[in-house]
Amino acid sequence: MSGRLAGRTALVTGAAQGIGKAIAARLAADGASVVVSDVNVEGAKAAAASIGHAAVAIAADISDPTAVSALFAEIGDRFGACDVLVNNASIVPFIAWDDVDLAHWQKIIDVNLTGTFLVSKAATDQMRAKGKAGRVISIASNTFFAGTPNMAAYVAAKGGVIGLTRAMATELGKYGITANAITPGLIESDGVKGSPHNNAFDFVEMLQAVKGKGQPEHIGDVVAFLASDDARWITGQTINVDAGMVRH
Ligand code: NAD
Ligand code: 4PL
Repeated sequence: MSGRLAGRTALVTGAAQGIGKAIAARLAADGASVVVSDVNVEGAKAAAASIGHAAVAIAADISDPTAVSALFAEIGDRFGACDVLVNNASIVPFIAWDDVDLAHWQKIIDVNLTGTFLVSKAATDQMRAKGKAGRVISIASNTFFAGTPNMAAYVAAKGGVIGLTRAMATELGKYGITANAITPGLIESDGVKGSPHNNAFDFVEMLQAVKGKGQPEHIGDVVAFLASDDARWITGQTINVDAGMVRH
């Protein structure tokens, strides 16, 4: 396969639909072999089939340490290690502050932050063991800058993902591994289309410097850049991709 990611293996979590699926398709188009992972087994299989022969589905719940171990055992057997990890899987809630209770808080932190840690640790341990100069690209959110309403635990978890990204850049740079985050603005993903967030596009567009509706491909294109050799001197950074809705 030709393309700037030819010969590389990429793992995308939460890739059954939405932004993750678009990221997986874009990395495959650039020549990578792609592992499409998701807790939704049938969705992961369908997404991998739609991408074609460059993609394989391996199901895993990122918040389950046993499932994450099994995911990387299979990646080890089939690919040795991944060159690119894209932490995309998250729960995207819409919940009034008055309804945020401890159970909700713990669920969101468990999946969106602890799950991202579990996958990042396992992936980078494997990269180091196989001597791979890997890339970790984590999908955070511009809600961390905006303090967007109706998702308090989510906003906090995304701040944690940005903090983890900065720490991993420091800890892993000596092994040639970079870690960066992307903060999308509102994106018309499958999840958003089926949620009350779908009603926020007009308000968000009013705040954007460049007008239009954010699409999953807007994020896939930036992930492909961060995964490429062109981004080799970038680490510990957060790239905001929201048509200028917020400045940070
Ligand atoms: P989505 O809900 O359409 O898709 C998320 C996918 O993650 C689903 O396939 C789901 O099954 C999977 N997932 C959820 N929990 C999981 C778990 N425990 N283990 C494995 N997979 C799991 O969401 P999306 O809008 O495409 O969002 C993708 C990423 O982009 C998320 O990190 C989200 O926070 C971020 N983001 C989205 C927007 C937006 O407006 N859509 C904006 C900023 C950031
Ligand atoms: C601006 O990450 O970034 C709604 C839902 N609005 O999940 C997000 C904005 C949502 C966002 C997000």
